[in-house]
Amino acid sequence: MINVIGLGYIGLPTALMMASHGLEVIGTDYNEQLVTSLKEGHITFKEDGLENLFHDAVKAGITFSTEYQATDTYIIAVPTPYDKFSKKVDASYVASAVQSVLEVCIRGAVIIIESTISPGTVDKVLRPLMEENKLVVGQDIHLVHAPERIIPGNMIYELQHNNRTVGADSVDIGGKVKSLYSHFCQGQIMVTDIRTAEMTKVVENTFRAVNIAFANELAKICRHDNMDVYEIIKICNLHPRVNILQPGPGVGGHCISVDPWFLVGDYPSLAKVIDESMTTNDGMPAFVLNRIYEIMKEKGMTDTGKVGLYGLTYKENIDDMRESPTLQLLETQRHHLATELKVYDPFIHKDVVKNQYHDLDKFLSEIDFIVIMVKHNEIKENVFKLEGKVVLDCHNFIELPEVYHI
Ligand code: SAJ
Repeated sequence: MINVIGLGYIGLPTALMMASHGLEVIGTDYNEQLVTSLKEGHITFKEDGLENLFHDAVKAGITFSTEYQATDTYIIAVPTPYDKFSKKVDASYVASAVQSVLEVCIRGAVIIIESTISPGTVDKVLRPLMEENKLVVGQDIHLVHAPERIIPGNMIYELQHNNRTVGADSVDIGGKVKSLYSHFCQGQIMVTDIRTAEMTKVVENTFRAVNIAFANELAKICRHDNMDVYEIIKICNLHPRVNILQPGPGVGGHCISVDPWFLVGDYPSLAKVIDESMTTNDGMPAFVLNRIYEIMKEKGMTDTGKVGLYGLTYKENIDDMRESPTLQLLETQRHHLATELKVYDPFIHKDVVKNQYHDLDKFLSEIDFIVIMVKHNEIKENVFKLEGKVVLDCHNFIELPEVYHI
């Protein structure tokens, strides 16, 4: 039986996928409310195909609990935030989940860490924990790092089709975990050592962060001298070895905006490009705010209360607000002490910020200037409603005769 610890964005789909592919699974989370709602048949976030997968898994016998189970296989998928000052990974949730596992697991159990951890975390945090518990790694207990790679918005598909990495101390255990994932993963599963697995995960997200930062920097350069960054990127990308990403209002989510900082925190004198890239991405919401003021000035507008931000999530067509650029922009604006901007997002039904609307038409009726922070399909489908408004499209995806860009 597999006990999946942490039933959030990664743990839940993984547990459901395993259960629906014939494995015996119990999902554990310390959040009682979450466990109760799963037991009642309600999932806590939206994702294409998740509902169906949930039904399949329930039919196949998955159960949920707040208790850690006595078994021989664990998957840990708890959050790994970073410390904003030291920039280092905060592995305390992982450590405490592993400690709780040790209190119930059977001898020889395999503990698979799926949470993203910075290179060296297993050596620095988890191996000493085993020693403290008087356990010999490789005999009494086996540690494995099998980082997840699924992208919010296409999680279920990617869970089955992405290639995976399994980092283990021995070929034996690596092979055992590989066959476990092979139940549902149709991609290639690379078995390597733990340190390498830790590093590959962070490097993958860092690669994307640096490339987005490059696009954002180009946007700033082009804005400075009134050049069309989108046309430039489009043409450059016709070169066979150039593939520039898209500039945007900032980088959100709990991965690309977080993981690269681990390398800056651990290698401050070496990770220079990464440090600069992260600073560039983090500066984008403030850049957009300045752009809003610039356009307001050009249009003779003075009331920020007539400006609305479209989108609160960190990217399109999902309901995840973690590290959202819109929330960062609002935080920056708060320091300017201006009338607060209006906000609307079709995916966010609870009130999370001031001046938040839950109806597109009402939102639009109270603003003269709309800032497209997130490219949800909804706004593209309702683009005709934007006629007569000042539009700042931070993603270059709206087609209107007159649109401002970042
Ligand atoms: N973004 C841009 N410009 C782009 C692409 C993205 O500004 O050209 C922004 C998005 O709007 C968003 C942020 O970057 O705010 C991140 O979005 P994303 O779609 O690039 O990635 P995430 O954070 O949703 O998921 C990433 C993925 N990593 C990589 O593609 C290398 C995913 O595969 C990982 O599993 C996930 O991080 C994770 O959990 O680590």
